[in-house]
Amino acid sequence: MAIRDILIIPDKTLRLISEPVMRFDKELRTLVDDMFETMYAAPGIGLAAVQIGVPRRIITMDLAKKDEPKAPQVFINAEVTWKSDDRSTYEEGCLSIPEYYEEVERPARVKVRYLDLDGKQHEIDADGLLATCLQHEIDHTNGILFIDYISKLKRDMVLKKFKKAAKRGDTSRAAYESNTPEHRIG
Ligand code: K1U
Ligand code: ZN
Repeated sequence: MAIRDILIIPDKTLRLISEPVMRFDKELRTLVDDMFETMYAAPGIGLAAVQIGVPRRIITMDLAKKDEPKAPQVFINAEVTWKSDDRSTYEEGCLSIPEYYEEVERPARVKVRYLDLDGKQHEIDADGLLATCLQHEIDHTNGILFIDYISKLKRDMVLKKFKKAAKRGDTSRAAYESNTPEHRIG
């Protein structure tokens, strides 16, 4: 297993539309193992393969709380098949946009169809953090980032900061880690 580098905006790979998984083989399991190791090390509660530079429709997730046992989940070729009209707001973060958090409003409930590691199809009815996280990760597989839902003013400020950092050569998440609880830009 290996911890892979997580891509940071404005890396163009993050805007690619990921390809569906067709083969449920050992190579897929190794990639998923690496994704979990990378996600837990970050730490994060979700990760899409494109965030480690592999534009394939693979999502890892673990929503267990600190005092609970690990609860790893894998969603392959996931798609939203139904969304509720009622909406909920959650302060989202993204491992590809370190140290930036903003409230995002999304459908409160979604049905998601996906395949497991054996290629078997499932459909789940998700609400709460699972619904939010699934939508965030499925967006990644479609080249969409949570900053696409915030105001243009805020998005432009975030992009400006990260473009400037990329010019300096700060393309790893470590460059953005801070010890302060202050998450906001501007
Ligand atoms: O996809 C990603 O970039 C991962 C992202 C998932 C996510 C977070 C919040 C709302 C929707 C989707 C993260 O994991 S950001 C880090 C994070 O939320 C967290 C990290 C450690 C403990 C608890 C939360
Ligand atoms: Zn993200």
